[in-house]
Amino acid sequence: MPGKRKTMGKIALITGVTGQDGAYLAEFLLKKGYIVHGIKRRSSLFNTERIDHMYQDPHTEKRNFILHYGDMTDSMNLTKIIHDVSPDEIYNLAAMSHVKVSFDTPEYTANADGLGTLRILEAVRLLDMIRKTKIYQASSSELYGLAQEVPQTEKTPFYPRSPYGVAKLYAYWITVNYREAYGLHASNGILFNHESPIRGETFVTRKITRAMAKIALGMQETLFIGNLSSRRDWGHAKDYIKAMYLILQQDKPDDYVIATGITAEVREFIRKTFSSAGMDLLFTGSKENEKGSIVNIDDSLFIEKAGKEYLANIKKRILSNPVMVRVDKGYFRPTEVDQLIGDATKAREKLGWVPEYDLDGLINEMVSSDLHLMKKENHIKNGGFKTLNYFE
Ligand code: NAP
Ligand code: G4F
Repeated sequence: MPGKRKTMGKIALITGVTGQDGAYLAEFLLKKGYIVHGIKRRSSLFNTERIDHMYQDPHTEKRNFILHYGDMTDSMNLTKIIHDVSPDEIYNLAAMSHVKVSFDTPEYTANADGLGTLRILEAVRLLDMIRKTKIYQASSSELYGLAQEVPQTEKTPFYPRSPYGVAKLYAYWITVNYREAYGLHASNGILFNHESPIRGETFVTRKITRAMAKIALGMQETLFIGNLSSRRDWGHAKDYIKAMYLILQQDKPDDYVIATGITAEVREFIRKTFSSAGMDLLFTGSKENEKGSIVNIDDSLFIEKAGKEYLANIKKRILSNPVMVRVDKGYFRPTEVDQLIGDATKAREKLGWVPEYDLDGLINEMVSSDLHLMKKENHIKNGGFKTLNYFE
């Protein structure tokens, strides 16, 4: 891995810098001595919470973290930013990234996620930056969809199952095409699901860790969930953004699967989340009637994680109604990706990439963070102040 001296002063442009991966990657590249430019969307509310700790006032001299307004659906805007920034590396992370929402906004998803990638590639070509600028494309394990092989490798045929997956399929192949047609250093990272304490609140893992924290503190009754049986290969975003960086440090562009090689059901993720705070869940029933109930509490673990003051309340709640998890068909998708498990052998051998987190480590970190967050909300509420309501 190149040291700080080799990367000092390099210029990176990150689309989607306000997202989970964009925020972690920006922090990582700044530590390596990069000058980081990020593209953020105009929004009627602040949308920079994940990157605010890195913010530098525009009046500061010699900034190394600079934001630009932009949108993946606006070619001229993207071309101008790439021209002005003249990046050594572009990390194209911006996307409408929610699979379920892509069924509601298929055309927009195709535009932002599919054509958006073309706009970046074409800008680099038209600006005559092919020899200067390397491009990372955020490809996805959603490409495998109805998986044709277990585990999935770089050679497994794609079979996407959502407008999101199909848009990302276009983005994958247009990246390969620009590499082959014009010699661009353009690579796909085919990343399997990766999560963190700053994961978007409506993805299943964060929805679960937030709900568990609220239930433990008496702020929520029930976690309503969709397909409990789908399986995902979940890793930690902090590990995965390192793979993005490594992919662009290679002499030759190429495509890589990035995954942990371990798969678990949504049901198992829920069980592990509750048990990491001392609550044992038992699932009974089937299909839409399946339920998750607390059958035991490890008092000392609960006190350590949630706090002594919340123990009596959860025990009382269990006596009146131990059911904490119920299925809501509204969260089912028209076509589902039933199971994903990746084989990252190529990334391990060629990039030297190995994840540091396992699933338990990931869940522990997310649980601690969401318990902390919800306790803060509780204190604000108990102090007589209004807290924000987010409906998930
Ligand atoms: P994320 O948290 O949803 O972030 C997406 C980013 O894209 C946000 O900054 C968002 O801006 C921005 N964005 C959305 N539409 C845009 C548009 N039209 N123009 C400009 N910016 C736009 O996603 P993530 O988890 O960090 O994932 C990063 C990338 O990797 C995405 O392309 C995703 O599809 C892909 N991916 C993710 C995973 C995963 O498990 N996390 C796995 C494989 C691939 P706002 O903040 O304003 O919404
Ligand atoms: O957390 P999810 O919404 O992630 P999904 O669909 O796997 O997509 C994520 O990972 C992809 C990589 O494979 C990325 F490309 C994509 O951008 C995104 O980051 O859902 C995971 C699974 C699905 O099978 C879903 O049906 O959980 C199931 N699920 C069950 N109940 C639920 C819920 N998903 C959500 N979001 N909400 C539920 O209540």
